[in-house]
Amino acid sequence: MPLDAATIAELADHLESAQREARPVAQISIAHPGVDIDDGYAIQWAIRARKVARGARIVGMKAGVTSRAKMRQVGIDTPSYGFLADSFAALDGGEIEAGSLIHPRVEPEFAFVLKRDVEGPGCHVGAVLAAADFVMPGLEIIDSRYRDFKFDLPSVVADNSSSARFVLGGRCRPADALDLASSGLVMEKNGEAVAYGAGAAVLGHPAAAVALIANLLARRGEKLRAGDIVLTGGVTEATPVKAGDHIRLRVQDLGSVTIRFA
Ligand code: OOG
Ligand code: MG
Repeated sequence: MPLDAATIAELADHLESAQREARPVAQISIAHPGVDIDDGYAIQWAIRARKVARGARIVGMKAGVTSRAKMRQVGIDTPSYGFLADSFAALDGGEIEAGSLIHPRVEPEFAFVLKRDVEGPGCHVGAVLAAADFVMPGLEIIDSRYRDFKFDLPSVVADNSSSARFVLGGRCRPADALDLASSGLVMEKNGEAVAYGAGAAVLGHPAAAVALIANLLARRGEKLRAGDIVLTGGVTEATPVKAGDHIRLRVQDLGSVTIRFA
């Protein structure tokens, strides 16, 4: 962990300001070539603390880069996590101001809601299914604060794994009532299908992404908590959107969720 505490605080301020002002910046590894993954998480947790100090509520977590399609798209093959704050939530059927974001992309995801804490190390799919209250379809709107959506792993982790907005909708179903690995989904943009996939694209089973987050959190003595929302990561590559676009995600047995960009 080569960065000192003052630099971590300074980079947290830098990245959070970029997010709040929807202003792209250079990936932090350019000015800080030695930045490592632990530094990245230290910066992410500093951003989280800044938001909490300002009154934000953390409502859950998201997994990043958990499918081959995502790995190919961003050139990173290590999954990561980020946090979800209450202010990131948008309503199903609602609208997101495209101008509040830099270069948004939308991802089709599964969302778990937990009824019990989920804790690593050694967390696995079975433990997640036992602790899950229900599953529902989710759209994640990512918006890297880095120019041209270009980053390496420490830089994207510091930037809260590009987290910007999320939308949950459709139907809530108990996770163990579905065969989530073979659950198919289609994402449509302006009425045209742009991405297809199935749950198995996410680490073999979407619950594996929840376990992965719990195991990563355990390294910091943290855990997932009862009531948390957990987005399991894009099943397919992310789709760029702009003002005027309408996105619909349909998931087998789970209904659909939509969002419009204004
Ligand atoms: C990193 C975040 C990826 C996902 O679902 O894979 C992510 C990025 O692609 O900007 O949220
Ligand atoms: Mg995502």
